[in-house]
Amino acid sequence: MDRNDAIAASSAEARRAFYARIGALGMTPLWEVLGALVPPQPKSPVAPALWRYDAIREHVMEAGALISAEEAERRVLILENPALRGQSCITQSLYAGLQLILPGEVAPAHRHTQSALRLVLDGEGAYTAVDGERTTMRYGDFIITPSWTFHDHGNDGMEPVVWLDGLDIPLVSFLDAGFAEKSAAKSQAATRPEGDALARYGMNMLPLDHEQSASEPSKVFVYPFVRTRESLLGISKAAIDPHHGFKLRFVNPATGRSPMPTIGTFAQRLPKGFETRPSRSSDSSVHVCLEGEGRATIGEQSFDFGRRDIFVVPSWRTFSLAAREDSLLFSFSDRPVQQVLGLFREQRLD
Ligand code: GTQ
Repeated sequence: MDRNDAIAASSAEARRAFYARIGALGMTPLWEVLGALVPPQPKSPVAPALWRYDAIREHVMEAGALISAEEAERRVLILENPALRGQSCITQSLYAGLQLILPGEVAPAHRHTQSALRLVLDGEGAYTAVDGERTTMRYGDFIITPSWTFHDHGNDGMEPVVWLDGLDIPLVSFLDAGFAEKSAAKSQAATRPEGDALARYGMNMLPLDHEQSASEPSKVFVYPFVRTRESLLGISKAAIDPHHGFKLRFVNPATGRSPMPTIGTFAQRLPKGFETRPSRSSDSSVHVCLEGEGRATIGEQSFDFGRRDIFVVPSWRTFSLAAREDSLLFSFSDRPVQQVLGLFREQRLD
C-alpha cells in the first residue's frame, strides 16, 4: 500500500466510523446520495409496459365468479407497473385498474379524497352516479368522480361491464391526505335527471352565478365519446402536429383547467399510416387505444397495441407512436400537478 492508498483507506475507515456515529443520531451524509436525490434528469423507476385487453379480459371476468361487487366494494384488478410490484400503482403518482360490474350488481356509494376517472371499455348497461346524478356508461366515455364526491356504480343491463379506473391514490398516499367514508344509502337517490350537468355546464354556457377557483373540479362529470370523436375528427382538416398528431386535452369548461386538479386527460387521433416524431415529457402517462391499432416506441422498447389495450410511458422516456389504422387514444397523467408546481417539462425531438 503506498502513501496515498493508506490515506484513502484510513479516510474511508474514518468516514464509515463517522457515518455510524451520526447514524445513531438519526443523520446521514448528503454527499453519499446527492446524485440520486438531485439527478440531472428524471430517472423514473417506472417500466414501460402494455396490457393486452384480449389477454386479461377472461381473468377480469373470472373475478366476477369469485366475489360480488358488493362484498368487494369495488371489484377491480389493479394494473401494477412491472417495476413497482406490490405497490398498487401504474406510475409513481397514479393508480390504474379494471373494474367489473355484472348485471344487477351495485358497487355501493362512498366517497374519498382521491380523485377518480373511468374510461368505459367493455359492455353496455352500467351507470355511475356522481353527486346525485346518474350517467349511462358507453364505450369510450370518460367519466370523473372528483375528490370527496359520493359515487356508486350499478349495472341495470344484460351484460358484464368493464371500465378502466385511473386514480391519484399514490399521490394522495404520498401526501398522507387520504380520507374516505361510506354512504348510509347503497345507491344514491337521484337529485338531478341524467344529462343535467352536461346541459348546464358543458354546452359553452354556465349558470348565471357560477364561479369556480382554478383548483375546483369540473361540474361536467361525463365527457361522452361521441363528442370526443367529433372534436378529433373536426380538427383533422387542419394541420397535424408532427409530435402528437391531432391531440386535445379535456378541460373543466368553467376554468379551462384540467377536469380534476390532480389528473390531466387527453384524447388523440392518428390517421392511418401516421408516425409521430419522438418526444419526452416529465409526466409518466397511461394510454388507452379506443380505436385502430399501431405501435408505441418507448425508449428502446416497442409495443404493438390494438383496441382496448393499455400502456404506460415513464417520465422523460423518448416516446413515439405509429398508427397502422386510423387510431384514437385516450391518455392521462399527473401533468396538471407538475404544471401548477412549475415542474412540467416537455421536449420535442428530431
Ligand atoms: O370506484 O370508487 O379502482 O374507490 C379504486 C378505488 C375504484 C371506486 C378503484 C376506488 C374505486
